Amino acid sequence: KLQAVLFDVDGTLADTEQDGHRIAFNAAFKQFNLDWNWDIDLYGELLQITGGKERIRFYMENYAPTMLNKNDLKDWIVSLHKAKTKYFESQMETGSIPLRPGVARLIQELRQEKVKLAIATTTTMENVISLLKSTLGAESIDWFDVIGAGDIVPLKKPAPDIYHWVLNQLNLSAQQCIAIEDSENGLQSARAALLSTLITVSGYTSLQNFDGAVAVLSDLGEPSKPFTHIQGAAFA
Ligand code: XBP
Ligand code: MG
Repeated sequence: KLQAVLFDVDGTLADTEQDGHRIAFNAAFKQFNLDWNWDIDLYGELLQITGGKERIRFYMENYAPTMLNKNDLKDWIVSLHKAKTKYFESQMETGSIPLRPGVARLIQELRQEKVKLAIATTTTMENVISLLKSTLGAESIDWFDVIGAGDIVPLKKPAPDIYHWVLNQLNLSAQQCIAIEDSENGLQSARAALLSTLITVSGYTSLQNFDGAVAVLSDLGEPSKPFTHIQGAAFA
């Protein structure tokens, strides 16, 4: 029997990248008096690098190399990224980003069936908490047996480390679980941890390579009305 479902967050639970993280990065750049602007297309390219701090560094290497000479570069990136996380959290508090179709339903159904819920994401823990709070309510955080997030493992997706960490915390094998992801990086990470992986494509990921996924869906959808209802309507 299926024991646990491991959810990715960004792009899978909610479409957070374009109108969430991207906006928060740009707001932090402004606060730090940087003339950087991550537009929608550029952000799509930068998403190949998972992790906000890693993404900032990658951007600097490719678009602002002179800035790499800062002597406290690592700490500076950490504080810039902290500012970004604050913006993201306050954005989530406004409730502007909903869960994707079918996510809330699936979570409730899994809870009823006593299937464990877990999260495996490269995003910072505060982001996960604020998204869950704003969409499913504060109590929903306890519905998840394990939340693996951010820097808890040194290597982010596509490395399998975060999935290994979550499986270890759950005390389950990959064969007892499935993962739900939206991106090629996420799929590679889950597959490298030997997890069967279901893909729900998101705005930035629809053209990526999903070879090895058990299925590739547009979203988790909503169930059609039970047949008797349809019949009732048709023959009333
Ligand atoms: C999500 C990420 C994250 C977010 C930003 O990937 O790569 O870096 O874009 O969050 P996945 P942070 O959906 O595969 O987990 O700035 O907190 O890193
Ligand atoms: Mg994702």
